[in-house]
Amino acid sequence: MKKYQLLVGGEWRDPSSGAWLESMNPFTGAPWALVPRGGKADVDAAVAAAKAAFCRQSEWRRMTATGRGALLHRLGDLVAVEAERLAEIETRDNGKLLAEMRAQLNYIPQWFRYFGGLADKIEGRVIPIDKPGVFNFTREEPLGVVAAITPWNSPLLLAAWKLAPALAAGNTVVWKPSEFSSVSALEFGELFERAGFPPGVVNIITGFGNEVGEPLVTHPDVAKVAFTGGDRTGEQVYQMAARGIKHVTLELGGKSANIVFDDADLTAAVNGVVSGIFAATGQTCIAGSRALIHRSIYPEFAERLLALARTARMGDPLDSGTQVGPITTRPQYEKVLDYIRIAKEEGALCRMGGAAASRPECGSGWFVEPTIFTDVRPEMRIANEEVFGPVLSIIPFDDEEDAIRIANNTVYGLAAGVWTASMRRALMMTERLEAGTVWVNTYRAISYMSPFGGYKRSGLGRESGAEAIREYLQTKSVWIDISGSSPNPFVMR
Ligand code: TXE
Repeated sequence: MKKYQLLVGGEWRDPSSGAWLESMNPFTGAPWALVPRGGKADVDAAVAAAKAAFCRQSEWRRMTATGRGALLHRLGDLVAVEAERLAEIETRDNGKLLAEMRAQLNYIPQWFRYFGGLADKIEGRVIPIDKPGVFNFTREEPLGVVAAITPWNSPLLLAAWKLAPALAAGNTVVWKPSEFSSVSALEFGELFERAGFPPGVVNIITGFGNEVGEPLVTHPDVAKVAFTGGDRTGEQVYQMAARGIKHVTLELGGKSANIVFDDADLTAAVNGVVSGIFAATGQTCIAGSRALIHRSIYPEFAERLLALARTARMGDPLDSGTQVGPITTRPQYEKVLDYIRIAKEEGALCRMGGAAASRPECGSGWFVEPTIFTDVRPEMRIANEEVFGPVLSIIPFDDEEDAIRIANNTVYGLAAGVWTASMRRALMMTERLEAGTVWVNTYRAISYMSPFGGYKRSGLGRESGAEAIREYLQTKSVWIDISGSSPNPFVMR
């Protein structure tokens, strides 16, 4: 088994604990790599390296914005060359389909290129200030050391969403990947040096949330925390960061509604609902885990949905014919099965799946059968809590108001889908839905160009799109006297 090291100040080193964690392959259930078990001493060293790389005289700070952009472009090109290798590593580490990880890895370069392009377009403003004899302008400046904390479901994609704007804005980074899927991050680490980033601009510390994540979030020299993960952990991270008055962005998942009206193209809608929940084995923050179906088409829609979902092929995620892979982590596998049990106990009707998969093609992997519940009532936990697995609830609605009420009746607000042929209805729904992303007659589309983030408990701030770079900048207002006079010192100018 390959034994990895931590990246600190441009050097690979063993963890100070002298301990390594086994990274598990969710398809075989067996360890396949050894990942350093970092700790506070490693975090301190990484933050010190990132702080040194950010200091006024550093190579990074003296580089022009165009130079930074060129490095990001080069990084994007290197990722493109390494995409296939990195995609395979991600599949072995998190069990997601190779087809999905390959698509992500081939797309990731665009984040580095897009934000590389933005790096030298970060401009202040000259403000036509209301005070005579004064010139006022703004500067947009980087924050300092950014802590990027990422989850296991799309390890490199979600890291790129943070690293690309953070670096384009001129910050330095300490990146803590999930303890369940760190291998791709550690392989990615060498690309920073190859692209020409000065040592210490990006540092990588692997390990557990309490042993690495907490010392990182609470470190006094960390200026910003960019986090993707569960909402409970996000809440803790937010509280810890608040004590240090740090900048924070949070992306915390959801309970997204995929709403199908009776005028929709039903073939497309059935397809969209299936892709919303069973793609990536439901382990995406944008999973459309609640299908809201107009009552007049509910029976027909349910039958068509069940018929399509039953055809889903489970198996080895490296196999190109597989459509549903295993659950990434053992605790997550148990959590998904727990939710299925609770839904049954609360009286939801399990129309499909509802158990661990014992098909021969699933081997000893952590598989859960694609599961569909009907008769789901609003107060049930399955209707309110994020399962993060292949589990769909179907809920009928009577009219537009009813659909909006049910869709918005959640603490989350990450995404929603609307299926309708009516432009009026589509526009009205996009306005009324409390979600950071609304798709109409499509689902699960993302781009480096379009802002992504949550309303309500789904998070704070935006990733991707031009908005994202603002999350890594702070504004300085500069006042210059051009009057040459000496105003009354006892009165505010
Ligand atoms: O995530 P955690 P977990 C949801 C999903 C899942 C649940 C739990 O519902 O079932 O979260 O998953 C680090 N201080 N999502 O436990 O704990 C941790 O090491 C600082 C939604 O795997 O949120 C990892 O690097 N950091 C989601 C990262 O936080 C801490 C994606 C995320 O782990 C920490 C994944 C601490 N105290 C899960 N504790 C999405 N939004 O897409 C943990 N971490």
